[in-house]
Amino acid sequence: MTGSTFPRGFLWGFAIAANQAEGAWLAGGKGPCQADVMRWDPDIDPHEIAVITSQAQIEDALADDSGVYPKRDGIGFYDTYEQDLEELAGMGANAFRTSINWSRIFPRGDEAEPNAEGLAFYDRLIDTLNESGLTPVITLSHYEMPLTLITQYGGWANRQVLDFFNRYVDLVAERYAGKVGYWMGFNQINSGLMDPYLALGLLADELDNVSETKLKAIHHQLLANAHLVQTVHRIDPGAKAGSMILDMTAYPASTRPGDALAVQHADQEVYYTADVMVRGSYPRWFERACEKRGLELGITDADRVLLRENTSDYLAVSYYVTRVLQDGPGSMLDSTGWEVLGDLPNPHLVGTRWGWQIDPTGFQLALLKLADRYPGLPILVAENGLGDRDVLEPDGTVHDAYRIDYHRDHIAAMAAAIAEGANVVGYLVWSGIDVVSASSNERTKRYGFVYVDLDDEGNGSGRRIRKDSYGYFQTVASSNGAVLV
Ligand code: BGP
Repeated sequence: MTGSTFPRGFLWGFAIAANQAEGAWLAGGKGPCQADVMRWDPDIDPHEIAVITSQAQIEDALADDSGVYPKRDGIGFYDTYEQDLEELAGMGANAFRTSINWSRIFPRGDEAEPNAEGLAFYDRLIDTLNESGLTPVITLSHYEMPLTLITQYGGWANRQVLDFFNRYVDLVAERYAGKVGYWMGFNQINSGLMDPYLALGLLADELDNVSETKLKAIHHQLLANAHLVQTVHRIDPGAKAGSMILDMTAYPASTRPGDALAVQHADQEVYYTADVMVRGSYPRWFERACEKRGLELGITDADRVLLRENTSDYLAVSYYVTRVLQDGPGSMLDSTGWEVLGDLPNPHLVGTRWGWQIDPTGFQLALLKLADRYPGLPILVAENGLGDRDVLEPDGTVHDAYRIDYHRDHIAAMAAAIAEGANVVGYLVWSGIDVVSASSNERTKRYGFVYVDLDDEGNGSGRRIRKDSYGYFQTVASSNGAVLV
């Protein structure tokens, strides 16, 4: 097919996160963040997601000198970013998303003065991106809050944490004004519904009312997003500001009306954070659901004004899987973990080794739903990719035809959505180069077009090797999607 569907200036690139790539977890004055205490468990069930729920687990991890904590070393990107970016830019990409690790800038989170060495690193990184022709898409919170803000302040449930975050936002927005294309406040802001620790810095075992605390913490993040938008509009008007959601497009398990209603309710919950960021106010169903549960989120009149007056310039979205729902599973508002999703297998789809059901048509559907829900709003696909256990052959090659198929089908689905009117402005592949998995802390769950020769325990040469998919994406990106071989 021809790709005339893709507008000029369409962003083709990659997305990673500091905590999954940089390593150097205590270098240059950095403090620990919540990802740094996530332990690799060789026996993890691939369908499980690793979680932390108590202060004791954090203390144990910090004192543990025998466990493996892959995010502490990542892929060494802190030292290799120049070569890695050169290799990635070589695919004809024009955009790159990464995060600033908050704990590198404010190691405890509550300091008055930032850590100069941390800033110096991001000065170099952001300059290198610009020099390489890669538009920086910068996430400010991708599971990387200073650990002290969790253990001593109670995470995002505490309004003081919002003040600390706003201080960090003001600092970096000012410092990098004119150098960033897209500012992204939060990675998957709705994931806090299922992952209170990684997304919100909450320790579920220590909370009396997880539901209220979690929704309050998300409210604070929504305020932080509004503050980001306000700040960027003031000091960096050439850039776009907003945040990202995790798409969770669902199908009803049957034609039973109750199953369709379950999908409607799940959709409301998946999109409510986007509704607040894009439309500027909480949906009525949400206010009623809180009232019904007796939840008090502490939303003030001033909060409502801030949200109303500072709506996002764009919406970023990650897309990996679709779900199948039937009447019955509980509400995400009440959950403390991912198990609430109650997803069923889809007999029409094939899942990955980790049970993620591959569904390009679902991608088209997701983009069209967003286009309908937020007419005209620029949508940035901030993550899409296939995790698999790639094999490095003795002759030094990596044959990942399955990944080429995955991206070809998803890019075609995106092209179809664009042809139908969706205003998609970019496609960022998770992750361009192999990084550590967010959910399972494995290095061998690989998403890259560039292989990194390190295993889960950190053994290996660290060498970077082009997979077969490298050439494929090079053709697509350098032709602006005109050639989708
Ligand atoms: C998203 C996260 C990323 C990322 C990706 C793949 O939810 O924003 O950080 O890692 O999923 O997930 P995983 O690494 O768990 O396979």
